[in-house]
Amino acid sequence: MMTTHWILGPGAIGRLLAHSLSPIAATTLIGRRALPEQQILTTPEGEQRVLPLSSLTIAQLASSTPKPPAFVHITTKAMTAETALAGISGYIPPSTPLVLWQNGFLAQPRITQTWPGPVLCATTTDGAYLNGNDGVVHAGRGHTFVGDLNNQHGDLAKALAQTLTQAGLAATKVDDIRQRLWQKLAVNAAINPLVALNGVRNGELRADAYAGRVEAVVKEVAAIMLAEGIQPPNGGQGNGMSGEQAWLALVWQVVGNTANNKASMLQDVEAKRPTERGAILGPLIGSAERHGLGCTVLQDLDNQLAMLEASF
Ligand code: KPL
Repeated sequence: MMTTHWILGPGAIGRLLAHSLSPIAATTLIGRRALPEQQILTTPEGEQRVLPLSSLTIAQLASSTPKPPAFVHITTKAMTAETALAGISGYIPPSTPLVLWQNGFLAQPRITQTWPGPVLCATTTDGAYLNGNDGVVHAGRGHTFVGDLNNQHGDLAKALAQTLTQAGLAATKVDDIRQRLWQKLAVNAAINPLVALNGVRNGELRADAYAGRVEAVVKEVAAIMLAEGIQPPNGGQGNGMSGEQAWLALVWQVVGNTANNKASMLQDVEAKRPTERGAILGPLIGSAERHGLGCTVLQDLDNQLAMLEASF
């Protein structure tokens, strides 16, 4: 029997998920606006696939009786995840498993604490961007890791990872999703605020004008990661590098791999949308405060972003 997936938030990852899952699962995209039924996916190989995707607005949900979903994927930005969930929670059993796809570490602990059913978290390196109202481009194949913060739902995470892999989005169930979310957050904190505030692509951070600032952010982030017990991936494990050097090496590697990218936070600033600073810098600043660590560089970036957002 086909499982049913609701995808709340028809942004790039939401539409990539819907397109990928719909040949093997009953999939419904849910958002504030109606979407054209025919949606085009451009694959990383440049092939175009057109599929009819079922979508509902939140208002339509109230007057329809859809089949209860096996999974609700929340693919909104971090700061709107809780409001989006509140908008649909009256239409699903409280035991429904949720899958949180947000950046940072804001929505995940809060929703894990408050939602009665299982809450899985997913972090992905698949790259996607929207192409108009009816298109999504799968820019690069990556990998998705799925798990839950309390390691209580391993079987569910495994089943979801299998479904995603079957849908063409390679995925693995992991027991260390908290580590992985913080690792991504660490890299995002070193790249996103600086590129967003300076209006530059990721690769430009290597220029003398910015490199020292990247290092200053990483210095604070490395100390916070140590206090949180988060290792850099493949780093600090007998390779002769200090934690700070390993984090810096990782950041430069991501900057190099994504040199031509406009980071998500820069895209938000250009579109005059609120940024994910609260989900990326917020947990770092909160952790620094809890552990009595200095974070003036991070705090300064957060203040500058707050001022910028206030001017939109
Ligand atoms: O994840 C990213 C983002 O844009 O949010 C990075 C790694 C910075 C790539 O652009």
